[in-house]
Amino acid sequence: MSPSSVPGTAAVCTQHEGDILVVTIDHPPVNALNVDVRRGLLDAVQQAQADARVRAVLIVGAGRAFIAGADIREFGKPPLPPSLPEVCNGIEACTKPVIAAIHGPALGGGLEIAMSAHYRLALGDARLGLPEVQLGLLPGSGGTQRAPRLMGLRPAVELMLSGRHMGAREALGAGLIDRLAEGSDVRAAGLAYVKELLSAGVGVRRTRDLDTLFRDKAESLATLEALRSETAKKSRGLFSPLKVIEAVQAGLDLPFDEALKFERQLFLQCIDSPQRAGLIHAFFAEREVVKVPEAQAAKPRAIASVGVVGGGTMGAGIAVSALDAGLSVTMVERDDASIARGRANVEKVYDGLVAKGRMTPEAKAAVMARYTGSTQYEALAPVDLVIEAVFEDLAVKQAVFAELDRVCKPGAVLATNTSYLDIDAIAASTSRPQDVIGLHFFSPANIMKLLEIVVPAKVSADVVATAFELARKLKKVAVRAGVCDGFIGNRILAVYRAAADHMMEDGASPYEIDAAVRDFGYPMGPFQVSDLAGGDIGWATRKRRAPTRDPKARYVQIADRICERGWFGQKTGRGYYLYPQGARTGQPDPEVLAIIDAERQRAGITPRTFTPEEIMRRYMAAMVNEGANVVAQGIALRPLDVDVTFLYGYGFPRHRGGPMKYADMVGLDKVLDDIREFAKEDPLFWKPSPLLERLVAEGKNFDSLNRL
Ligand code: 3H9
Repeated sequence: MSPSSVPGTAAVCTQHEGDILVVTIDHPPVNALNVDVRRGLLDAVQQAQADARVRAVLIVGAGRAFIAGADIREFGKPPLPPSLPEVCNGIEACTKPVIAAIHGPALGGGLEIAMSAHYRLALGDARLGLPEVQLGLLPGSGGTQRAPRLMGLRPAVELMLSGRHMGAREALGAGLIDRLAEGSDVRAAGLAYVKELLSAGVGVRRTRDLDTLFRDKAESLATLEALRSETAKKSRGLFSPLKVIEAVQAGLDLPFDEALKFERQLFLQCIDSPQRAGLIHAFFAEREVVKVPEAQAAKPRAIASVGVVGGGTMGAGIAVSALDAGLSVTMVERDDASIARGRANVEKVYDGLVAKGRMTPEAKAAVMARYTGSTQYEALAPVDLVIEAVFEDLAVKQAVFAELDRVCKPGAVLATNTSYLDIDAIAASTSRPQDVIGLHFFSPANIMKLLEIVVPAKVSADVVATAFELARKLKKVAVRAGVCDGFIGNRILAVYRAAADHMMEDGASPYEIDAAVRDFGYPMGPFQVSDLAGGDIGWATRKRRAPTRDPKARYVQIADRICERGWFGQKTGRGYYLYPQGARTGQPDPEVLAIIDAERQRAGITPRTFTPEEIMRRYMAAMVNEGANVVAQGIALRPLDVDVTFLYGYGFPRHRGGPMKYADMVGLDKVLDDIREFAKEDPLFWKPSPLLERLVAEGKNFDSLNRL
């Protein structure tokens, strides 16, 4: 029998297979539940209900997913009927058995559809989850009511709070599915299961009627209470996790339909929250950021082997990252002692995993078999791509690149991990600048997700495409950056870090500034970060920049006074904070406060107080203003590239979407007003970005520049 399309939608089609109606969702790429899919599903169930020939309904997804969830692009727009809760309730109410056969992702609203069906089968590749909290939402189509009934209260709440995906086998054990099927043909597996159910004469089995939750209501309430206090501590100001618990609690207190209404109200509150806007921006931004002109225009070169020059912390981290991605790695160091240290730095990472039981010694040996150390540049002759991670000095790096030029095969990609230096000048030390690119990893390189791909003037498009492909293999989030001092991230950091130093000299303590920044949502404040990274690193950069610094620009010397004492942070036991006996969390240091006071006196400054709100206004205004300059100069392609850089490399709180999205939400006119206000004290530092001024004049926001 030929498939008959449901009127009004091509996204869902129905087909009679004997007495079974097969309902196929076909809405590429991931069958998101947009209005057409919702309408199509509801129509199909109504069609099955009305057609006497139909004894059961099978729902499957075409392509690579069952359903990835509600269509995230529709959030924030006027809702179009039918709503997803209506569709789920319609499926559950059907008087003929409805079976969901799941392959690939069944997430959010997708799993809610499956939980509304009467029976569920999954293939081995299925991934089930309720990841709504990651978007600032809660499962809003009955998920908070049906998941606890199927899985039990604690596992369901934990699934919703973590947002993690569950494999099919685990889902079977958890009671989320009834059957795990072999093979890759979801339609065939689903049909076989439906036929089996029909011949066994089973009827509908509605999740809403399961009494799991009410067998011991007092215990369920106590579990929820415990989860509530854990979540309040852990989720630090996030809105939706506590709403998940509230919705689940409603299921204990109210009849099912009332609880659904309450869940819907809470869902709409989440939809209206700025956190939802920030998190959904982050979701799309991290997918858009890799869409760069070169990667779309050119094909990447093949990369199977990687060379790393330098076996220090950074080089070893890069080597581990490449080994973890299944690549073979050749590390080069200048002498035997250094290469032994390089190898030890790599092994240390895997030894840590073995010690924690997260890796077997055999698996470690298998990974290390792909690692080779050498003191000869010639060892790099066969590799497809080399990453240089030596001392941050232009002459040193140019010498390394001259060697690479000598030994590497034609077509090998030559990358530098510099975080500040002029990559055009590095490329000029070779005869093949078209192959030279920047790959700026963040420390620890095997952990941090951000990779700035820095594009010098002469590099060819396929090398840029190769860098993006490598990032994908290494599971990094890649951002395209132009060449300038500090690229996107460190260039902007230098400016807002200076704003923090100005506030410190003007009267805010580093501890007050760190606390305000943490309250905003960062895991750490800037002075804690400096203590963690090592104060000597920033000190070296300041010394390097000293000759080119504008003598009229304000320069706060407090950090230099601290470094001169050898107080570089955690590694020396003190920096801005004290770390007695190797403590990881610092304590405020009265001697640091005395140094700051002395510096204020030397600079002739009478200290004043700062509220946390003013601290953040200044901190963010500095960040956003320099972010606008970076976009205007083409260092970042779009504002969203700045956002992704800060989300993945600098601990910017994800629920605020990134600095540029945050500025859009605050209002660019307000940010500009702040900058103009601050400029009255220091017009050289607070120069409004011309791009920011133009956008405000035109009544536009940064988001208007996000489409290339
Ligand atoms: C929800 O369901 C709320 C309900 O409880 C209540 C409602 C009332 N919508 O990631 P990929 C796009 S909230 C729209 O690159 P992968 C994505 O942007 C939702 N678009 O592929 C990309 O587009 P483009 C809960 C979506 O294989 C393309 O699909 N669900 C959606 O690496 C491919 O995506 C989630 O949070 C969507 N829901 O990963 C799941 N999902 O090609 C969100 C994806 O233009 N999705 N797109 O760049 C995911 O986690 C991953 O996309 C998935 C596939 C694992 C499915």
